[in-house]
Order: sequence, then C-alpha cells, then structure tokens
Amino acid sequence: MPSKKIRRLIFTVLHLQFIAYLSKQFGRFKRGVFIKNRVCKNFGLCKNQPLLNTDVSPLWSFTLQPTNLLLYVDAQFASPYAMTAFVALHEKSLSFEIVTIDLAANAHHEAPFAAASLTQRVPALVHNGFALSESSAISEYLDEVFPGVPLYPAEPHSRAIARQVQAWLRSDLMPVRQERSTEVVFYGPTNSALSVEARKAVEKLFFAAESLLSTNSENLFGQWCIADVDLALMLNRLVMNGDPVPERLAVYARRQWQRPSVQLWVNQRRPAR
Ligand SMILES: N[C@@H](CCC(=O)N[C@@H](CS)C(=O)NCC(=O)O)C(=O)O
Repeated sequence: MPSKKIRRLIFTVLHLQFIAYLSKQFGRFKRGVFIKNRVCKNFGLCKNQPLLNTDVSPLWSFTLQPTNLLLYVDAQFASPYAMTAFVALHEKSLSFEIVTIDLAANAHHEAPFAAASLTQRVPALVHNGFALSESSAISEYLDEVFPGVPLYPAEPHSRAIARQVQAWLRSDLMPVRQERSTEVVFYGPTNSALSVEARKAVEKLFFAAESLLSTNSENLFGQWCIADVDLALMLNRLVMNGDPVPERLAVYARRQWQRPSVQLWVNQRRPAR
C-alpha cells in the first residue's frame, strides 16, 4: 500500500491530466473540429475540405443543435427566390430538410417561421441554428461555407456582375414579374396580353440579356453560376408563356432549364391552383 504522500501525488497527476484533456477538447471545439467532422458525416463530404468558418460558434451550439440545414420555401414551390436557394443547396450536394410555408394562409407571419425569418419571406435557410433570409444572401453564404460546385464566378468582375444581375432581377422589371408571374412557369400559361409597361420592361430585359450573353454562350460567364438560374427564370416567364423572345435568349433559357438541380425544383409536386 503506497504511502499517503505517494497516493496524493498520483491523485494530483491524474487530476492534472484530466484538466489537460478537458482543455484540449475545448480547444478542438473552438477550432470547429467537431462540427466539421459532424458536417462531413451528415453530408458525406471529405473531412479535409475547408468546410466552415465557424470558429466563433459558442460551445452550446455544438452540443444542443445538431449540424443541419433546413430550407423554408413556399407551399406552391413557385417562388423564384426559394428556387434559387433550393438549386444552390443541390448544386453543393448538400442534404437538407424542406419546410413549406403556406403564404396564402399567411403562415409566413406566424411562429415559428416569423421567428426564424427576419423578413418573414421565403426562402429562409437555417443552418445549425443560424437563420438567414434573402435568396442571394443565402446563395453567397452557401458558397462561402461549403465546398463543391462554385455558385459564383471566381474572377472579381464576373463575380460582381453575377451579383449585379441577381440584385437587378430582384428589384426591377416589376410589370413582367406581375403580368408573367411564376405560375406561368410552374402551373401553365396565361392568355392575357402584356401591358405597355410590361412590354417596355421586356425590351429592357432583352437588351440586358443580349449584352450579357455572348453569341451562343450556354452560361453568362463561361461556366454555370447561380445568376444563370435567375436570368433563365426571368426569360422563361415569357418563353413558357409563348410570348415572343429572341431565339438566342430562348435557347439559353431552355438549356438552363434542363440543369438537373433546376429540374428537381420544376418537378416538385405542387398543390392545385
Ligand atoms: N428579395 C427576397 C424576395 C423574397 C420574396 O419576395 N418572397 C415572397 C415569395 S416569392 C414572399 O415571401 N412573399 C410574402 C410576403 O412578402 O409577404 C429574396 O430574394 O429572397
């Protein structure tokens, strides 16, 4: 039987080792190692890929909230903005849960969605408890956080133009958006004629699209990017309704529509109108 002094020494050494172990684990938490591995496991991504810039996440977020992605979209799967976020997630090969929000029933103004979405609009993304609204912010976030297919061009000018196209399509051309709503694309054509204002907006759209797309190019910037989805959708409001569209633009829009991630959205089961 070791003496009292030796027993106290052994106890102190073990105690110190335990404290060292705890602080090492805490350090790993702080560097985001655990969350990284967990994301790898959930989404089948390679462990060594730089996944997350989550060094600042507090300890509790690892222990209380599993690593996950949840996308809120409209119940009709007709929101062009929800579509952008959905396509972005698929392009990144991420698995995610979808929650549909019935906008007609004002569900977007009720909890829990209203608590998750700052804007009370779809889409909204929740990633490990971090909630984000605005479709272009969502696609930029996904591009920064996850590896895989780039959603934006790497070259700064092209990247800036891609963001410009996204912002423009979300803030302008209102008469086209109203008179050729996405119901035309996802439910079927309308036979109402375009107003004078809408025709002016259409001309503006064609001019911009023709200047952006070099002859017969499949994509805006040589390689596919998320702004191609937004531009193709805007053009398809007209193409799919049978409105006159310059052939070059119609070919571009139809080709973009065949992209598998886009087709996944197109083929969602929708409630009857
Ligand atoms: N700029 C936003 C637009 C989002 C938006 O307008 N969403 C519509 C559905 S297409 C919505 O939630 N409307 C409900 C409302 O505004 O009350 C984005 O890009 O996400």
